[in-house]
Amino acid sequence: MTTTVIDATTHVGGHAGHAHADDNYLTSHKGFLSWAFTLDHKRIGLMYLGSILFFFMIGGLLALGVRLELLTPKGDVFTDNTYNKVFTLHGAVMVFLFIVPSIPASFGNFFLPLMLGAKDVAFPRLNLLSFHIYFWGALILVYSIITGSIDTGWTFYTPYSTQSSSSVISATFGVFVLGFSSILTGLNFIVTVHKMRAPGQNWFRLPLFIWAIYSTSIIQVLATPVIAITLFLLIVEKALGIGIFDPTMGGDPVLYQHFFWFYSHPVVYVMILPAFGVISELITVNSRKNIFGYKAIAFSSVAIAFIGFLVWGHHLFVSGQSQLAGAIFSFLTFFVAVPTAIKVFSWVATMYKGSIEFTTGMVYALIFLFVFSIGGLTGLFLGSLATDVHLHDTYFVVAHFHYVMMGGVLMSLLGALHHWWPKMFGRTYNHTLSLVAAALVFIGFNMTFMAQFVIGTRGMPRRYHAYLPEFTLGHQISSLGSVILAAGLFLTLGYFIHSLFKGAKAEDNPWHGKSLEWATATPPITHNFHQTPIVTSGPYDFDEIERHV
Ligand code: HEM
Ligand SMILES: [Cu+2]
Repeated sequence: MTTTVIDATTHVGGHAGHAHADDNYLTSHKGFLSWAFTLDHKRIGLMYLGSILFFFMIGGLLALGVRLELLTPKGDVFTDNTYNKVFTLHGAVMVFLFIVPSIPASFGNFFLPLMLGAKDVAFPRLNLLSFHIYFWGALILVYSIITGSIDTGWTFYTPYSTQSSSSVISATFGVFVLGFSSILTGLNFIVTVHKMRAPGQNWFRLPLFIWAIYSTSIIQVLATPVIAITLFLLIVEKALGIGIFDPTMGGDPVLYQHFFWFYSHPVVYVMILPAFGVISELITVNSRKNIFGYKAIAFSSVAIAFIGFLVWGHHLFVSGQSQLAGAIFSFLTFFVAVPTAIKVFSWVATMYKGSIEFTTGMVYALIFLFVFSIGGLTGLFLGSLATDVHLHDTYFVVAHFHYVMMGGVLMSLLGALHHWWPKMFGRTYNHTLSLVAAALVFIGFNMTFMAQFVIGTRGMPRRYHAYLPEFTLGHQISSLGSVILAAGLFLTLGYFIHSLFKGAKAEDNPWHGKSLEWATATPPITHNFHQTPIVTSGPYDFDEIERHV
């Protein structure tokens, strides 16, 4: 009698899986409509996964366009205007269509109910609606991209966005629509965690991924309405000529920045908290050790969610806000470091004397620790008033947020993909190729963005399509790095597609995890578990499992 894991499910999942080999969620219903109108959280999770990866590819190709332009100091590929549009589209697609929904919508949807021992999320129809809203919001955004010219940057700062072309209205309307998807998904997850936990699964027996998704959902519900209203006001201003942000009409452009960052700083934690959750799972399972400081990690997610609401003004240091406000925001910004450091120390302590297995998931967790630490520490230079005045709007900022956003989210997304792929699709992938790809991603990523820190501190401004010759070498290293990074990602796409069709059959629990998703069949059956599992201990009690195996 080990376990979290309920002997009940171990048997149910395992045996039932073999008995009805065809009765899994992928094959139980067929045809386009069975996917488009499914209420199964796993299928919805996969549809999100497909969508975000698709948009990641679009955003990535645009990024390669940017890097191509910056290969030489002269503007030779795009005109200045086209360049503005290309990086705006890159930013908007990456932020609103890829990073924000990425892990919560795909892996959150797929694994939250499985980890809770539940049949589905609390409101399956609302879940389907959220996906459809995401889909339509994305279409509107893409439509405005194709038909018009948005050259404002993804932040749509006023007064420029008020005066620039009218397709800003359709683009921000697209983001407005996307916001509803985010809010509804957050609500759904909060209720699911409160109401759908398996018998015996109290709050401190929840996998840490669930704590992360839970804290994320709270931010989504509280912060997203603010951006929705902000963009709505922008649309009102543009469409009806009512002065809200545009000073020529009596409005206040800094007000826009306050509104924008009151949402957009907390939302960086919508991106990063789920990534933290994934890393907690990857590190415990692959170290075969119970996580160090479970409660500290769980509560630090909630603390980060809370502090995240207090620091937005660090984006306005050079906007003309009062010096006192700047000093207070700077002071508060440093507090985020405390709960973040708690997590990092707990992960390192978990690995200490662990029996580490270098699965591809674990390799990505280690890459995450490396790049995220660089991203977080460079945030301190931006959070300090004096240094930020020098670094603001230079490539240092670009490097910083790519290290945290792309380094934090993409690395853990890749880790999550490699960790949960066998469970999701019932097939394995090529281990050697996956390690080669991870190496390419690591080298390419660091080459791309490390070089940007250097040219940034030397004064290379962001968003310029032509630059002084002394920055040429830095940009060329960066562009070469982005090609290596892209090669690693395409290799990953290649072996995953191969796995879908030709991969060997995966075991139910290839990494010997103890949380509930590993206790059901591979791929899971439509209703997840034949009988509701009963939880009798924590999700990471590996000593027990080792003794029994
Ligand atoms: C947790 C993950 C984080 C993410 C996803 C993130 C994301 C971002 C983004 C997107 C920007 C650029 C905004 C723009 O376009 O102007 C930015 C800038 C900034 N970040 Fe972070 N960040 C994170 C962590 C931190 C930390 C830990 C700190 C400080 C301790 C920090 C301090 C700043 C500051 C002060 C700026 C403004 C810099 C400027 O414009 O001059 N960030 N961050
Ligand atoms: Cu911020």
